[in-house]
Amino acid sequence: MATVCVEPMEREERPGTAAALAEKIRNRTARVGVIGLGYVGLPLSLELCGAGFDVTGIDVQAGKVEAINAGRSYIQDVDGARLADMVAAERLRATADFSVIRELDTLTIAVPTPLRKTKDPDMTYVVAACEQVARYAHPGLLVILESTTYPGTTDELVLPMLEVSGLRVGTDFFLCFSPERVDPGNALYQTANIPKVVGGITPACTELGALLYGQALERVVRVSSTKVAEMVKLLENTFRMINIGMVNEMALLCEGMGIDVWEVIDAAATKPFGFMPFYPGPGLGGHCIPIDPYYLSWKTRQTGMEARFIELAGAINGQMPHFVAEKIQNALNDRSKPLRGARVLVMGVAYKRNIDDVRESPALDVMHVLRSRGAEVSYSDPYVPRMELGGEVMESVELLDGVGEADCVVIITDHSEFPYREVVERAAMVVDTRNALKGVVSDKIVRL
Ligand code: SAJ
Repeated sequence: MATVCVEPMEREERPGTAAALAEKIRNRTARVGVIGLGYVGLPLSLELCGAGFDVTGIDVQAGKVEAINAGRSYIQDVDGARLADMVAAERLRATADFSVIRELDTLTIAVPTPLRKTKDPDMTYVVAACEQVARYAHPGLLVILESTTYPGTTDELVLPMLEVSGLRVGTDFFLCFSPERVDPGNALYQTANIPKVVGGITPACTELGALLYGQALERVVRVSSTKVAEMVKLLENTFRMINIGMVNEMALLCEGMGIDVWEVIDAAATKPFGFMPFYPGPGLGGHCIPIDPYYLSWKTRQTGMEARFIELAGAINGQMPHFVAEKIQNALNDRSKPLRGARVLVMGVAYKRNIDDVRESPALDVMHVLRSRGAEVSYSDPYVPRMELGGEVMESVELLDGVGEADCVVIITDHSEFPYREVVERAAMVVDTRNALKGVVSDKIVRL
């Protein structure tokens, strides 16, 4: 476990001082709380519990509270047996009652920060959580916000809400920002071994946040402020969004010049330094990459600046589903089949391979465009048995049956378990948007 040195702090006279809290964290008597028991909060709760703390999870969804207290995991990366053991040992519990905050010494907030339709930040969940924290805040409480958000949120939104209680940050209570870096389904990097950035409103806040996470996580990275910590996460994910946009534009350019973009990328990736491969695709999905950069561009607009790269990459990434629909229409056309009335099977609807999450998935956009042009659209995805599209519930069809009945199969999500060679054998035509059929030679294949 990381050794985290907390400078000896001058002894304040007030009860619930930083030193007292530091001691509770060191000897694991600190009572730890986590608000928001999703793919961030629940794994973090288990790691803190595993480090020896008693953990109370708080969530407004009764179903989650019930499942946890019954020892049932609903998060792909959270081991059910480990969860059940901690609940049985009464070291981990869940509740929807925020008043437990009165009894807690530390509190991590890991609630959603989605975008509104206007691409403006939706802070509803953060504000609701902070209203509850302010209601029950007490001297000696350490609060850490983890939800991805615009720089300044902790200072400008959260801090004033908590100071309404009359408590003063840095002496009575302590406030940090620590970006979540959970990558659902990543077998190599999970909560315990992903370096954790922590930045506080004051140095005492930073040290306490670093001390807490240092008890449970392999590496803590202190930064000088909450704004730096907030910006770290936005840089990480804006970097990805822009590079994906760049490589999608490269795909469009290569298409226009009759060059195989996949071969270009694979060859460029042999460069051992100064290059990191990104790959074109049907669009940008997920609850992080398409969302987080707009928190930054929203904030920059408030300060009279324009984040031009973000807007440009967003436009290009947003165009990809239409580009894919065009490709399908042209491929059918080349076989004298109009798109209108054509049966198109979408292989994979999750936003990326080998997971079950369809949030912001480009598959939904592609299917919507195809339907709007009169195609009969179905899908097959072993991770997504059913989903809603335009208000209608769709069921995943059996893959090879669907392939045999379709005029065109389009690979949108390249799940590892798909039997690609069989698909090519049975299909009338395949549009491959992920290079899943790399190395397969057939005149049935149309590549992005
Ligand atoms: N995508 C491409 N081309 C690429 C990479 C991704 O089109 O070269 C698409 C994916 O298909 C998906 C979207 O972009 O639709 C986002 O993919 P992602 O690989 O970025 O996966 P996410 O959204 O799960 O991003 C998470 C992020 N983790 C956190 O925010 C904590 C991101 O920072 C990670 O780098 C990423 O996982 C990861 O590396 O897996």
